[in-house]
This record gives sequence, structure tokens and C-alpha cells, in this order.
Amino acid sequence: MQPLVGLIMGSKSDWPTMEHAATMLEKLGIAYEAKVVSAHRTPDLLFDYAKSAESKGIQVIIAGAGGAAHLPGMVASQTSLPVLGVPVQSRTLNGVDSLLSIAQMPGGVAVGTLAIGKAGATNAGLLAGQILALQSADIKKAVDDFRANQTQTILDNPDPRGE
Ligand code: RP5
Repeated sequence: MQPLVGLIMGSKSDWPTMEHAATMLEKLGIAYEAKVVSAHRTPDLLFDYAKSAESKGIQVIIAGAGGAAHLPGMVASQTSLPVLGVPVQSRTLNGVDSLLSIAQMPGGVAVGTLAIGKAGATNAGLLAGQILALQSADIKKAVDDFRANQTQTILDNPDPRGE
């Protein structure tokens, strides 16, 4: 299947966070490609990836990075595809550095910034699905089903202590 989402991250060490975006995309039945692309260690690859993504059929890019997290912003500078940035929780500053690096874009180049860590990665996958759902009835149904199941599961299990 043609990947619709490009799931990129600055390092292999980001995968334990970014796999939650992958899990959501899989739940929604959305084809994606996953790749390490580093703003600082592989800058030429970053430019090539961002410039060629649209012509390859990618429609949304999810970019996760930690620390001096320049990947989402630099990718957004090279493509008009929507870029969703996931701040990875860093060891030294708990991801506040990543969050501010990704969120504080100058006006005129947009990155949609998600929460730090697992929740942000999960929601990046979900938000990518919601963007793609504008053009796909199948993906819209998958998003709506996911949300309805989530609601029903909570309503069916109101006791916080378990069964
Ligand atoms: C960033 O530096 C990556 O996105 C990662 O979150 C962080 C640390 O990378 P490693 O030193 O673990 O490869 O570029």
C-alpha cells in the first residue's frame, strides 16, 4: 500500500515514543513509512526527504524529536504538507526543551505541536487520521469507530478499581 503518512524521528532512541503513533496509524488502517531522519546528523537526508515526500504520495508528516528538536520545523520549511511535531521526553529536561523547540515556530511556517511523549505520539497518529479522513470515507469511519469504542469502554467500566 502507498504510504500516506511519513513517520520520521531524529534517532532510533525516539522509537519507544514514536511507536505509539505507528500503533494508532495501524489501528486506523493507514499505511505509513517509518524512518530515522536527523536534523543535525543527516541534514542532507532531511532536505531530500521533505522535498520529495509530496511527490511520493505522502500526505501528512509526523516528526518526533527530542532536546534541540529542530526536525519538525526544518521539515516544515521544505514542504507545504501538514507537519505534526511530537516532542520526545528528553533525559535532562524531561521534554520541555523538545516542546519549546517544536512549538515556538516563527509566524509563516507552521508545525502542529502535540503533547510531550506517548500521548503526543498517539495523538499525532490520530490527528493524521483526522486530516486524511477529510478525503477518505474509510479512514473517517475508522476514526469515528475508534472514538466510539473508546467512549463505550469507559462507560462500560466505571469502577476505577477494576472489575
Ligand atoms: C534528537 O536527539 C533525537 O530526536 C533524540 O530525541 C535526541 C537524542 O538522540 P540520541 O543521542 O539518543 O541518538 O536528535
